[in-house]
Amino acid sequence: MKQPKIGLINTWAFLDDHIRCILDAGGLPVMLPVAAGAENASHYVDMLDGLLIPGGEDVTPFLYGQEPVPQVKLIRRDKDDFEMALIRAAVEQHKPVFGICRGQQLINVTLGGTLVQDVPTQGGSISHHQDGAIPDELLHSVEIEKDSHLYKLFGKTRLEVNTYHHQAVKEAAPDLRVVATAPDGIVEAIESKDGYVFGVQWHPECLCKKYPEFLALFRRLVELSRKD
Ligand SMILES: [Mn+2]
Repeated sequence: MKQPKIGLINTWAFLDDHIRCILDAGGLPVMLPVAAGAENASHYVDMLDGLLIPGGEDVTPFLYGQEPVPQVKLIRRDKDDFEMALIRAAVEQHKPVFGICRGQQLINVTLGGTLVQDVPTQGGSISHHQDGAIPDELLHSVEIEKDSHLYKLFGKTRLEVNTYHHQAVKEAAPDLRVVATAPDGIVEAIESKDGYVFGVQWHPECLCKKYPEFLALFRRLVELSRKD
């Protein structure tokens, strides 16, 4: 069967895990150069069937109308601009977009939503953890909305996930909906009505080896990429 082409940037960490998950789900990973710039993003999307926006640096707070708080230290505006242009082009072309961690946050900002700049000081009351490496263990639970695409994927309303983030989605963009939250109310998954745009706050790419059920998220991206 033809492998749909799934584009992603050369992410900061666990690139091999992202590539492995896309391949295991039946897709063909295609690397996209950030240095090509936002002006070329739509030409790349023309060549792709789907898009994966991985984890990474904080999203620049100016992009959602806020001044950065002291806990925001790592930003890369060139990456923000390139990936936002990729997301816009993919949405325009009705190609699926899956965001992980920063990816979910950036999708939300691109479509008009806002972020919690620093979870520990702005509302998080359980550990969302950001020390050392991204864990491949399950560290908190999430509650999934029963009428969501995410629920259809996992078939349950409670999921245990790993966690490695200090930012999160605050107000969902107008075309997106919060479909999973942690026990302290922190947003853990979003999706569009038709399910073509979706994101999770945890890191499924680091869980697939030990907990294969998380490959379902990558399978969903690849399956949606086959249509059209
Ligand atoms: Mn979390």
